[in-house]
Amino acid sequence: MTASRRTWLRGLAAAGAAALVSACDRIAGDPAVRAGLRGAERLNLGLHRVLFDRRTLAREYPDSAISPDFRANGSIDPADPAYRALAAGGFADYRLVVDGLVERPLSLDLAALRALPSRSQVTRHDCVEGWSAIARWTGARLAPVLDQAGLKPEARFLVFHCFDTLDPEAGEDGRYYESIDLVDALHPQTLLAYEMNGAPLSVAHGAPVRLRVERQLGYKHAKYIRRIEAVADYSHISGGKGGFWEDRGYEWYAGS
Ligand SMILES: Nc1nc2c(c(=O)[nH]1)N[C@H]1C(S)=C(S)[C@@H](COP(=O)(O)O)O[C@H]1N2
Ligand SMILES: [Mo]
Repeated sequence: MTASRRTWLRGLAAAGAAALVSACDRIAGDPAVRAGLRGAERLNLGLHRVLFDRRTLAREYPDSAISPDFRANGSIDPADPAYRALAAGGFADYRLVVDGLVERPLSLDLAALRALPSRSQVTRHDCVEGWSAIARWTGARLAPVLDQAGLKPEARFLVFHCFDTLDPEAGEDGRYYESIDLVDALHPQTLLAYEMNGAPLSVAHGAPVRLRVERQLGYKHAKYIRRIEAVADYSHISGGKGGFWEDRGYEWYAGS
């Protein structure tokens, strides 16, 4: 069994324990259970759903379904000086840092990222603002990157720190960031995408690297990734809710 698979199973076990607690709460209020009917079977079904549904693949589409016009949203042209300098140099000096609760911190340039195990997938992006679009995304699978870094046992979430400031009035807290748990991190469709529709990612869509986490809504798909930090908990980061939009009221878990 690979390290990432072990970590994934650990994440699933944690998700399972949480599911068990909430399933128990639900079941306690279920009239059928109060009547003493088939409680164990219902409990198993609830647990089974939570444990296995999150591992299934998001739907993939044929190339013919690719949207001719995939709109860009949120930051589309970051003004942050560090980002501008990298973009001006064609991202030759870009390094993706992977650190925090890892055994071997990484600093990957784009060539190193492109040399890692990759995947290409045509998926639908759903923004909470009420629009969807389909594109082909190609990138390094996140799981092998994490294998290379070696997650420490205390690591439970990954925080994606971005280059862009979406709310300049909020100072440092206006910087975009996101976080996901290890179930999503190790999902086979979770990518550090560097191509969209067969071309290098444009600035509008998150150049040079953005997250694709296909079971989640649009705002979880962090663009302009600067650093991936493995953490035990994210409450000390920025507004403490695990993401730029989460700090402003959106749900942390935006999965389907
Ligand atoms: N760094 C960063 N990532 C981000 C955003 C952003 O403003 N900054 N917007 C989010 C939202 S709400 C959506 S819908 C998608 C938009 O991705 P797109 O520009 O490729 O359509 O990126 C997400 N990731
Ligand atoms: Mo969005």
